[in-house]
Amino acid sequence: MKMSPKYTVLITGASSGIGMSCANKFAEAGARLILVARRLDKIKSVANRLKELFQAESLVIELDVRRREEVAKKLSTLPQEWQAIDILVNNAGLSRGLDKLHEGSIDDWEEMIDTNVKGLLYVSRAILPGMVARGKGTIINIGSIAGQEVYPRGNVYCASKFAVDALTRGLRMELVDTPLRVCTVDPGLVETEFSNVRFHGDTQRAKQAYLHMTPLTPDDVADAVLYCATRPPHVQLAQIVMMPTSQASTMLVHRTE
Ligand code: NDP
Ligand code: 8X3
Repeated sequence: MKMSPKYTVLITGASSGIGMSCANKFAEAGARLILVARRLDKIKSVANRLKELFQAESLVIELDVRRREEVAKKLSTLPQEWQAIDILVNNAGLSRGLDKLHEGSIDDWEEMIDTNVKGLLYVSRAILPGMVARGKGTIINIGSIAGQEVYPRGNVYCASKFAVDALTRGLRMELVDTPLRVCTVDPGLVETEFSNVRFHGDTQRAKQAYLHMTPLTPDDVADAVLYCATRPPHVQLAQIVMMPTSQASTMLVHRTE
């Protein structure tokens, strides 16, 4: 799938997992990239690799999406030639803990809400006015099946992804009289750093999430994101829900042992 003319794509959380795969897919398709994450070394190495592989141009931005003023400042002072963003992939997000609500860590809750909900809002608020003014743009939010269906101990993570779903739907309504498109890609289990982050670096526990089953890969999700972005302008893919073949819901996963 080639993108012509050359599109500018901003991806949050481009330093690993789904965001990094999206960067690969868009670079391969001929786009130029704005790579956003906190780990500058990682996004720099993504940018270098994409330059070598696809001659892709990238702008790297070290940014914590939870920092409201920093988001506004860094995204409003992009170099002139990077200001016309065509595609925004709101991917930065995380889960922390898997606890009953009455035993949960309030710090974990704050981190999830600040990143998954408020961070997505801050970035969107900075980028959308330009898209509306130019009459061109596609916003692709990475939600989750956890934003469609709650599961026990998922409480605050699920709530944050339900919020992403509500914001996506509301935004689509508000932009219906513009050429902008608003999409969400909602995956089930994808093997990334996600579970390691959820369990605060307990890799043994993280591995259990993908044991005896074949999870989605970040590339599987990035394929869906690229597909949303490359439809003809009159086609708005509102929502793609995707999960491994051996997963039927947040709570039903078939494992072979
Ligand atoms: P990863 O942990 O591999 O990637 C998360 C990305 O988000 C990293 O690049 C990280 O970069 C970035 N990020 C986290 N916090 C911040 C922050 N405060 N500011 C800027 N960037 C941040 O996980 P995934 O690739 O799996 O997660 C990507 C998205 O997919 C998330 O929204 C997640 O909820 C969603 N998702 C994941 C599923 C899964 O099973 N893996 C399933 C469904 C949805 P850095 O640390 O460098 O800042
Ligand atoms: C991540 C998928 O099921 O671990 O959004 O919550 S799940």
